[in-house]
Amino acid sequence: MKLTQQHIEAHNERHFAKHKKRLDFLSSEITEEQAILQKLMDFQVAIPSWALGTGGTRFGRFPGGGEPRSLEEKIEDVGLLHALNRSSGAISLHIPWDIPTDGKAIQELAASHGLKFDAVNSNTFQDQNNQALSYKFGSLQHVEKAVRRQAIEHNIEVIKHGVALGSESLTVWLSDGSCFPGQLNFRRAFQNTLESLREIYAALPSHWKMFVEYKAFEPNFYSMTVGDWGQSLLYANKLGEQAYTLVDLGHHLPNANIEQIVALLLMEGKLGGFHFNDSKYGDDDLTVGSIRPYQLFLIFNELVEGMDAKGMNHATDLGWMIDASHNVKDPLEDLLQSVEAIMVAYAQALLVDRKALNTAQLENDTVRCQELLQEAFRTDVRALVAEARLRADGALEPIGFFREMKVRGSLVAERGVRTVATGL
Ligand code: PSV
Ligand code: MN
Repeated sequence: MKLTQQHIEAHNERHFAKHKKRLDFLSSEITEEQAILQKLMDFQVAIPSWALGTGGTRFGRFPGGGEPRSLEEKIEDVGLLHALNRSSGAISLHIPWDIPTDGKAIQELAASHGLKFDAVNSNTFQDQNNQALSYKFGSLQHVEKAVRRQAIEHNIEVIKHGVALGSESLTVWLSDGSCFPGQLNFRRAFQNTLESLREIYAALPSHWKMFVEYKAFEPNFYSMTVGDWGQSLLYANKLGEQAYTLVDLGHHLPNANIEQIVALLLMEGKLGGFHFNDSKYGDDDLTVGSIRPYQLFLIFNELVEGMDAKGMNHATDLGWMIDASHNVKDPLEDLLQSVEAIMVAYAQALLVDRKALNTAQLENDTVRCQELLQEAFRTDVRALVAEARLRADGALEPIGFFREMKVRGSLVAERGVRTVATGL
């Protein structure tokens, strides 16, 4: 299903008067509106191919119908999102879930929807049919060289798929670790992993980045071999300048100060990418901004501050991606909500009066510091985000449009009720 520009324009006409009223009010409250709008229009968040269906559970999956059955249909779904919000201009593939049969045709299809290929992701956390050796006791950390070799070769294969599609980064998330004390020699696991990552790193094209993603626990529950940002940074520093740490918001122990982690990684030039989601307990994979919107804002506040301090381009110098999938919402509506939450937090962070904040910090004026941050956080910037969408030919109210046009109904009619997309 492809949406036409006429449909979107008709929708925008219907909603314009209300939008204008809200925007006029907001414009009178803020400065540098045009510059902020341009930044919002430039900012793109990649959609992972595994978020287009229900999932995110070890228990029952309850697909809602019309889920994409193939890579082509996943690209079409991201195309729909991008047509509506103009901020989802990239897709991130997971190999072997998404191996393209005809690379050229896939590239053309993506281009016809205005999409690029974001990071490619390897998968050594599951055994595939016909796989010679098992990852039950790890992959890149494994005590047997042959298993490590198989996992290395898989990652190199993933890079090749990425090169064919125009991706420019590889994300390595490992479930390696141990479930019981004594099961692993920590140093050996680290050294094996490092040695394996070095071989993968050596296969990267020179303009590529490698993202080393960490996770505190699950599926291993005693130790994870890339368990936190310190370990990830150790690997990234030892690997070289093309290697970076990737922060997934759901991969920390409770109450971790993620905004501080982000600030320091940026300072070290080692923050590579982001996986957005939200959680109340752990790796819950909930919709971005649904549980802790203030934390999301504080993270964006550090991102904007830290990137500006280094003269980085907000839109292109880090990899931005959603990593979430769950059971009870329409996945496309959910992704629209997630992207909106990201844009809102980013817009609020752009509103922070940095000069005043810096002065207040230097004067130890704690009250003023809090006032300045909360002034931005409590500004309703939704009209600004909508205006950026409008200027980029997107829809003023993406979820409203999705429902008015009965998009899910059309997808179910096209693809069937009992379709299940690949994912976790
Ligand atoms: C598992 O926790 C995970 O969500 C990681 O964050 C990866 O990025 C993703 O799955 C896909 O491999
Ligand atoms: Mn992730």
